[in-house]
Amino acid sequence: MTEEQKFIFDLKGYLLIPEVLTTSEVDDIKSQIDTIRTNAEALPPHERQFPGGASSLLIDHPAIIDILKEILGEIRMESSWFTYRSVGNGGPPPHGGVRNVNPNFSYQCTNGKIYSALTRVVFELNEVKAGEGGTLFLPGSHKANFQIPETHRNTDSPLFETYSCPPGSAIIFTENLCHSGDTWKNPDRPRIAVFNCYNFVGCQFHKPSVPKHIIDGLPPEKQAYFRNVWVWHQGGPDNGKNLRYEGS
Ligand SMILES: O=C(O)CCC(=O)C(=O)O
Repeated sequence: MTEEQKFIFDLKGYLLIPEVLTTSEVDDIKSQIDTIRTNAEALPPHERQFPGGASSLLIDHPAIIDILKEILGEIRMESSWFTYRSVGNGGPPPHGGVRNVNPNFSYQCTNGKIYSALTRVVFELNEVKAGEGGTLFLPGSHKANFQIPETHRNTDSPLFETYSCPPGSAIIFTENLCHSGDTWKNPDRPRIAVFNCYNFVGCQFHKPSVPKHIIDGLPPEKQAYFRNVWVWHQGGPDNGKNLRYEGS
């Protein structure tokens, strides 16, 4: 993570990294989404849900993994899902924002070290132009000291900002940032985006939602992102380093 990326992420609560996926990676994941939506049985069972199959390359993609380790420490993955939004389809309303001490949402930066807590990575698989319906962010709200007034916890607020990006771009944001889905407005292409969620290895916010058969279908180094919630195991198989999925 560069010093500039740290500055932007800390300042705004999110970071856009354009074009981290190749065209063929984007095509492979879009093809998997298409098959899941139209004929899921054509895929082996462990590829019918994210992050199985082609989408598994996103779990530890080199463009994001070092950033996640920098802002979270050792990480676990909590969930992975995709959205396919045609014109008129909306997303969740504004949520998050304002400093708090819950370790799942406690955004902090001390002595140059960020702790982002629950962190989302969005991969946009189609081009997005600002105003078309990409995720909306209220920059700085992840460390706001005052409650967000109702007039600004509203997607019409001029304080919300969004992004333009080419296909294959990633947006990393701390879930304590106030953010929102938006209605997709481009009739010429859908919004196709993947939402991956990570946490510090010793924390969990969501009830686990990735089924065992999906995890079992991943290579061992990717399975490790779904290990149980604990930090250190004296004399454990990885010499206390926690790098193995134990099953559930
Ligand atoms: O649908 C979106 O663009 C935002 C999704 C969202 O709110 C979230 O990932 O927490």
